[in-house]
Amino acid sequence: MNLTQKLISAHLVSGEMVPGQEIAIHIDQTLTQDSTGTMAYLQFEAMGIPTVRTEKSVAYIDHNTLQTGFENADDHKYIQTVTNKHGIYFSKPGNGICHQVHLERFGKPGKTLLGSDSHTPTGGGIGMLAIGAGGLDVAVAMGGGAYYLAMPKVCKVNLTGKLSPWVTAKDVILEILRRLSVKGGVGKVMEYTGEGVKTLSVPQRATITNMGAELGATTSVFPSDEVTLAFMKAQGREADWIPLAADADASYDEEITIALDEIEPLVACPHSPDAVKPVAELAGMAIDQVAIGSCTNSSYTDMMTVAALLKGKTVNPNVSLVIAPGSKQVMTMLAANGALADIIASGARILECGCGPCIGMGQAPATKAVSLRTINRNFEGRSGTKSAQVYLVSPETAVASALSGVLTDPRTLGEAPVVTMPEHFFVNDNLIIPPSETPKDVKVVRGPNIQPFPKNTKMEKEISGKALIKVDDNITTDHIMPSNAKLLPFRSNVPYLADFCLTPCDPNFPARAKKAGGGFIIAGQNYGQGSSREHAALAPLQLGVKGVIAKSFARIHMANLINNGILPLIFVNEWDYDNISLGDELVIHYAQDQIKGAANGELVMITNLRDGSEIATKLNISERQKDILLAGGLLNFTKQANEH
Ligand code: MIC
Ligand code: SF4
Repeated sequence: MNLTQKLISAHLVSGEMVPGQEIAIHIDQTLTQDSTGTMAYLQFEAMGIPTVRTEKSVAYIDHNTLQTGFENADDHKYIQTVTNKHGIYFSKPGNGICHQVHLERFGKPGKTLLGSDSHTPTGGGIGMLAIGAGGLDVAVAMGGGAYYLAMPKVCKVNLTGKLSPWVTAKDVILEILRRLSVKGGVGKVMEYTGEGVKTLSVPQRATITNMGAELGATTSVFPSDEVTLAFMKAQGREADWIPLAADADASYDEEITIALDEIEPLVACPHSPDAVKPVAELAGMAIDQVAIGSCTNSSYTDMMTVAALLKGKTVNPNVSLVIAPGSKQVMTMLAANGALADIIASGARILECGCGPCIGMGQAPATKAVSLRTINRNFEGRSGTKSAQVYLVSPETAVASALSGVLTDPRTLGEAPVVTMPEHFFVNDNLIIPPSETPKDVKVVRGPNIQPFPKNTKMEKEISGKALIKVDDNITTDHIMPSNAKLLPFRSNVPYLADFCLTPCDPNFPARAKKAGGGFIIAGQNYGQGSSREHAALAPLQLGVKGVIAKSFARIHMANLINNGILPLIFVNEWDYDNISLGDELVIHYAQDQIKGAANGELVMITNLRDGSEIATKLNISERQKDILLAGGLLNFTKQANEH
């Protein structure tokens, strides 16, 4: 078996490990963050289970830490009290980014981790099967329910050789994105093997698995070896280590080879992580802002490299350099060894340990500004400034450019600094609050920003509505439900958020949808790529959207639509996309019967009343997903199941 198959078979609850077929796996650990967490905990509460049934569940506060009003603080209070009551560890704001802290303090090789954040696969860097999902799926897992997914194909990523000086793990994943595109990993696990693996440290591996999310992959995983052991030991968690690797004769569904020594510094150009070019090709481009941090590149070694390069230098006068170390552990160590002083002295602006600029919580660039970021996503508008041009680079390229004021290939800087992994990380978990020992006494605090979320109803016999909007390929969750400093505070208030749904594509969409009383979204390829945010399904639900008809869907978003009872219909003939116009009246006759048939591969026919034409669509759903859709979403389905 390959490593993925080993991890899955050790957790398999139902189904057969045949690619594409639905399987269910047991979940050992869960994580949430605040921007998806409030919804996940409201849903968990709705399930009425007193204590989580996982080995470990952790709630992080890392996204909404700007606190421009009471809203974020309300959410934090709610999450702190609700987790305290239900057996969940709480990581306070300031402790760091969920994926970074989880890797440091909680992750265990061989365990499954389900997180309400698309970058949960970061945990694959230490040999976890770590998957991102919608909040509701995570709530179910906290309640002890299995996680359902399509058995992925396994793509062997054979790493050969070793990285040249100044070339980083970020460049490795950018090279893979260049080759495979943002759709290249859909339905797959990227499993890293080969002699190159042992040359990569845990933080480097975690950068690669983190950004596997941008390939659309189900997850990415590295073996757990001596390098992993050294990392766990340095965290004082040696007892949590086990060795894991694929069998020598393991087979794979696909294979690619990455020669580490042939990679050069790369940059992803606006507005997609797969628009990758060599830095050398664009070198000399003037830049305005550099942001270093995010769950992709904010480890201790990343920050030590940054500090070494900044030491004794000054940031270019035309550049604003902002740096957010990934965790309190990292920040404390930088402070203790003097590296933080070098960073501050250079003129860099230090932010608290959290997501910050990555999710547009502050540090929005100026109009049309060029911003270099070490983050994982450069979708249009995500920085908070629609006209900004965001480029994704390694920390090395980021610093080289921040000093020169233009995009700079770090190889021009001479000898690369040598930064080694520490033998001991500084361990102090005083910002992690264990769950209460007397949960009955804990009162859950709900501020006025926490509004009821929309709930769907049983599927109607006939589904009809207008084509409310028609969008292109690769529409991201940042288009569907934008997140920035103005909107992120309202993640617990779906009615408010709904007025911004899909507005980057068409500002009139929410008003049109409301006026029409709901209808359909028409989309191209890979609809819903990016985040795990359920809000990208909840906001359309609030606006009455009954189905999305697309050429194809991203994995997590499709699951979120189904969980909320919205039909993810796929065009059988792509030309039908061209035949639908805005405002066309669409009808699915005998909807319930057609959906039942769809679980067996039958087509779902939609009639366009404008010209009477028939549009053939399909639903890639399992029997269980069919029942969820008929029930009007996972919550109704679970309720029904409990009633019987
Ligand atoms: C992101 O990077 O887009 C986020 C913000 O972390 C999201 C979660 C969210 O939308 O709250 C993700 O990656 O799932
Ligand atoms: Fe936070 Fe950015 Fe990572 Fe999302 S991608 S978890 S916003 S740091």
